[in-house]
Formats: sequence, structure tokens, C-alpha cells
Amino acid sequence: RILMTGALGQIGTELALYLGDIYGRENILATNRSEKNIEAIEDIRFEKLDVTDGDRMYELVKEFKPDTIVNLAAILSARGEQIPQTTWKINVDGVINTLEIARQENLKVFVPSSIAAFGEGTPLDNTPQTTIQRPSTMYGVTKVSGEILCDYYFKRFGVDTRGVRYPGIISYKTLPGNGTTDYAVHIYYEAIKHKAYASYIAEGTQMDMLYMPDALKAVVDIMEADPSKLIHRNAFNITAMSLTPELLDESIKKYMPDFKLSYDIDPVRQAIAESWPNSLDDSCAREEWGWKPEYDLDKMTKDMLENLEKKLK
Ligand code: VAH
Repeated sequence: RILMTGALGQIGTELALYLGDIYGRENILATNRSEKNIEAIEDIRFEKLDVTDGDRMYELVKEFKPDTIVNLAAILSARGEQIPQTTWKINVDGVINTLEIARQENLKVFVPSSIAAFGEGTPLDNTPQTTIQRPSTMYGVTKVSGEILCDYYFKRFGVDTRGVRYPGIISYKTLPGNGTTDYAVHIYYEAIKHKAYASYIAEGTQMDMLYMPDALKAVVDIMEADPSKLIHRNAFNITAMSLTPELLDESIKKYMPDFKLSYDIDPVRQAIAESWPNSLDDSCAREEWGWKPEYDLDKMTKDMLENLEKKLK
């Protein structure tokens, strides 16, 4: 049984249904600070929860009796720069409350990190699993803090914490909320709606990306992995592709030859994107728990355009 936080976000809505289909929808309790987008999780039980309210989270755990907490609640990178103090509170209190309850109730924990956990001084090409982490965004600071807190609770208290460093995630069901990689989602929506998109990220800017089905499978694969094989735990680099706006443009043009890409750079999100890796080394995830993405760029583009065609018509 799984209690999820942030379950109405870009990952949360699809992960709730995905986990429900595997473990039984009655075994999922989806929570979120607001009820916006609640229809996306269909008949899965929902309770309002602000992850900074540890007492309320504990009440829900006592009542629902999960064996696992999946803590997705977070303010993402670009929004996080507008409200850094709130971002710290939500992102880190959410992790601490999750870990404290997991410690006291002996629960398993999944907390995702992000490529945003890297920054100044990190080798940006083929970024290693273990390297310098000096992120330049508050979101990134909270993600590094989350990684270290989860490692601490595993080493000090034996809490079974696990997580991955997600790259940008591309999906067509729920729009992401104010991230930096979101341009790679909006480009597909705009391709269907207007056959054109003005990218706020500059040509040549490389960022790792993952298609949602692979992002979802990673959660189950790591949580069901044999713990004796895990050398790392809370921040596995995972990726499927290193994308630029022009690579997305080229792929979309294979299906929509008259698509037009232009640029309207947002200096804030461009600076964030440039501080993140160009490509990740995800060999540890592949070796320790069999990480293997199924979607490459063209396969993702085909699926995105077909599904958005239906969704937006
Ligand atoms: C963001 N989509 O852009 C999130 C993610 C790696 C990017 O953390 O902030």
C-alpha cells in the first residue's frame, strides 16, 4: 500500500494510475496540496495534504497504513526562483516529514531527485553518479538536501530509502508546473495547436530527457530491486536521451514537415538550463537495478503527437 504526495502533478497523476494498475487502486492513497486536476486520477482515493503538515501526514499514515511513501511534492526550478523560501519549506519539510514518519512506522520511501541537483563545477558531459553538487537554484539545493537526508536516514536509522535523479520528463497527460525542461513538453502541444513554437531555451542547449512511461517504470523497478545489489540508493542518474530544441524540431518534422521552430529566450530559464548537465552517465542504475529506457526521441515524438492530436482536437 502506497501513500503518494504531490499526486496531482505531472508525474504524480500518471504514477498514481500506473501504481494502481500494478498494486490495485485500493492500495493507493493520492494526496496533494490542492485538488486542482483531481479528475486525472480517476477513482483513486484522494485526500488533501500539505506536506509541510507532518501531523496531518502522520494521521493519514496511521489510518491508511501504507508500507511505502512516494514523496513527489515539490515546487520546480523556475517557480522556485520566484519563491525560494517557500520552495525550501515545501520541498525539504516534505522530505523530512516523510523520513520521520517512515522511521517511526518502518515504511519504504521513494523521493526523486533531479539533474537540477548539479551545478557549478559539475562535469556536464557524461555527468558521473558521484560528483560535485553545487546547484545554483533553490530547487536544486532542495534536491541535493533531499538526496543527503535520504542517505542519512538509510545509514543512521536503516530506513529503506530509494530514488532517482530525474532528467526532464516529457508527457502528454498533465502539464508540468513551471520547470525549465518544460519547453520540451510545450513544443509538442504547440506543434499540434499552431504548427509552430517559440522556444524559451536556446539552440544548442543540451538537457537530458525521459519519456513518462520510462519515468514511471523506473519507480517500480528501483523499489522492487534486490537491496543487496544496491551500492547507491537515493539519487541514481537515469536518462534516455540528451536533447536540444533543434533535435526536437528535427524529430517533429519527420511527422509534421511544415512545423516551424523559432526562439524567444527566457534568460532566467536559459541560465538554469546551462547550469545543468548536458548528458548523464546512468551506468550505475543500469548495473545495480537494470535501468533500461524503452523510448528514444522518434518513438516518443510519434507517441506524443498521436496522443496530443486526440487530446487537443
Ligand atoms: C524542472 N522538470 O524543469 C523539472 C525537472 C530536471 C528538470 O527537475 O524543474
